[in-house]
Amino acid sequence: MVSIPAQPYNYELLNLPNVALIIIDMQRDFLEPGGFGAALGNDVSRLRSIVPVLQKLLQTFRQLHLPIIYTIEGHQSDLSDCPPTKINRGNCKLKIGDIGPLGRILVLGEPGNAIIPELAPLPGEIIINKPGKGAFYKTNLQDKLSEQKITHLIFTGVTTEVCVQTTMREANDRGFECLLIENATESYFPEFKQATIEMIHSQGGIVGWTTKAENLLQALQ
Ligand code: TIU
Repeated sequence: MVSIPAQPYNYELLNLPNVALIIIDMQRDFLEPGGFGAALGNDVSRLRSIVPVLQKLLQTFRQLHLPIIYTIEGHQSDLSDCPPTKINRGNCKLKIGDIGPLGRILVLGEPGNAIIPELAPLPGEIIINKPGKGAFYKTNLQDKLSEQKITHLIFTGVTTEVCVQTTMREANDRGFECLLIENATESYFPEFKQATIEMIHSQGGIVGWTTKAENLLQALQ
């Protein structure tokens, strides 16, 4: 058993192969100027700070042959999986499906929709394309996790209070033991990131646990 110092109390990995690293939406659309995040009016530069920590986590999970699952928020090119409410939300000049500097905004397969090159998935690593903020909504994520008997999920990626928190709540309701890595997730709004961390481990871990990457990496050595 591996015991990881965490809030609100230690996070126990009973059976190591049953844990997966989940990397949420580390896409050019959210991290680079000209993508979806910028179209919504955000300063996208702050999200890049977590890349080195994510690279360390990826390296360790790859060395230990533990499963890695990436998600990508994006829509079919005909936008048939995108509710009109999502397209119109924010009253932005550039909307989902419009052509921007990185290709069509938030459309699968477009250059801007790709995972940033520093974190590019390797062959065999799972990528879940998702139309919503939560990674379980209209995807086969639950089947993929059941196939590999995964019970424990390590959450990273962007943005903390939108896609990461939504997915973590979905996973918690489905019976997964969820751990958020505080320095491997980021938000356009630092105060929302902090609030999310506090929400997760309040009430005795109502949605799960949080810790720093160093604690996880040390425990896995
Ligand atoms: N806008 C924002 O903060 N996030 C998203 O739209 N998607 C994700 O969090 N990936």
